[in-house]
Amino acid sequence: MPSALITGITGQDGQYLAELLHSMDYKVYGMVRGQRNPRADIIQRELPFVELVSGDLQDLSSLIAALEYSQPDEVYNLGAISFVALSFKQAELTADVTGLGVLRMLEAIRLVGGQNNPIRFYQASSSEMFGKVRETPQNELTPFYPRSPYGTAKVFGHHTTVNYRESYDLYACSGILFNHESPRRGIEFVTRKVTNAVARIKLGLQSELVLGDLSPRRDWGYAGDYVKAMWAMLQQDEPRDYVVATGQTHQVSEFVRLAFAAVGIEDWERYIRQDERFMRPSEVDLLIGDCSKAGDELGWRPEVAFDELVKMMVENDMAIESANLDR
Ligand code: NDP
Ligand code: GDR
Repeated sequence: MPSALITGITGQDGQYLAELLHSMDYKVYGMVRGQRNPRADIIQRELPFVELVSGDLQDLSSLIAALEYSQPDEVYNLGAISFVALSFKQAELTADVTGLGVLRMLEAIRLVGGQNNPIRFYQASSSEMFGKVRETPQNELTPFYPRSPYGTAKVFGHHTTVNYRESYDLYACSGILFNHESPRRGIEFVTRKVTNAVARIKLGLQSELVLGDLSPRRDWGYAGDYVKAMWAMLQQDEPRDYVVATGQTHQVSEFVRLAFAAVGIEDWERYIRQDERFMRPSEVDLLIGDCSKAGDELGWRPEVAFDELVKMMVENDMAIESANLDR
């Protein structure tokens, strides 16, 4: 039975990846931090097949202990401070967890795996590394120009992964994933914030939606599709890095318009208020990925289209908010 250790198990991607690996008969270990992490309870309830192990990306010896205990064939490093807006406010923490955390995990793998290291490593790199984009669409060779402490930390993690692959002959690779969303997306991210507010407005529980800049463009896909690419990257003969994206881009305002339309509201602009609070010191204006390498070498393609994704998320939030009303 193959086994995998997932950091960031309590996040959106960790949950989809755990389900995918379980469906392929993996033994799945999920690393959780803290002495009483409330989200660990959700994982135990909803994904009971996951065995939780304690560890923190800020603590090297805890990573060594987690690896020694779980003896994984594959490590998926999804743990991070992943919210770009927070990274501006807690830049040092972000550098430590999202950046140095990658180095610590690779060191732990090197120490535990020994000679002819059998552990395969996946790093969750990000389209935020392209930031102020140098070319469009962005591919694996596009130069990085990060625009936030999160982006700079991810660039460090990305280069560190390449460096450990080349220096120590590790099977280590990075997926450069563009934005991917789902009903499990955290409410702090714009898509879920919007779909939740749309449901609440439709049900009369909220009267307005306060947002930041509506003009940035993102290449949005479905998280359930993207975790399949993560797994595929660790099954190749050679470790390589891949862009994972849909190849389409949409403005934030278009996501908002479609979300309102999904509940039959066409005059969406009257519900929107913009506030400086949700603007960033520097913005990433345009992201659109070229995933042809992942298509050619991994056979990976996105399956859920943008409008289906918006509808899926709105329907999920309508169901949750309606159930809350009935209580
Ligand atoms: P989430 O924000 O949903 O999850 C982040 C996870 O990181 C949580 O499980 C959190 O655990 C964990 N974490 C935070 N701090 C630490 C720490 N010190 N030690 C260990 N774990 C920690 O992110 P997603 O699931 O959306 O993303 C997964 C990864 O992919 C992240 O690295 C993200 O940066 C990257 N990524 C995401 C994209 C997206 O569009 N979703 C696109 C490209 C990259 P806790 O419950 O303890 O807070
Ligand atoms: P992003 O996602 O920064 O792309 O990072 P987010 O959903 O936070 O922002 C997308 C765009 O929407 C604009 N925006 C707002 N964003 C939020 N969160 N809240 C608002 O009120 C709001 N109003 C406008 C933002 O300015 C931005 O332009 C995500 C994360 O998952 C990262 O971890 C990941 O690496 C990248 O996607 C790829």
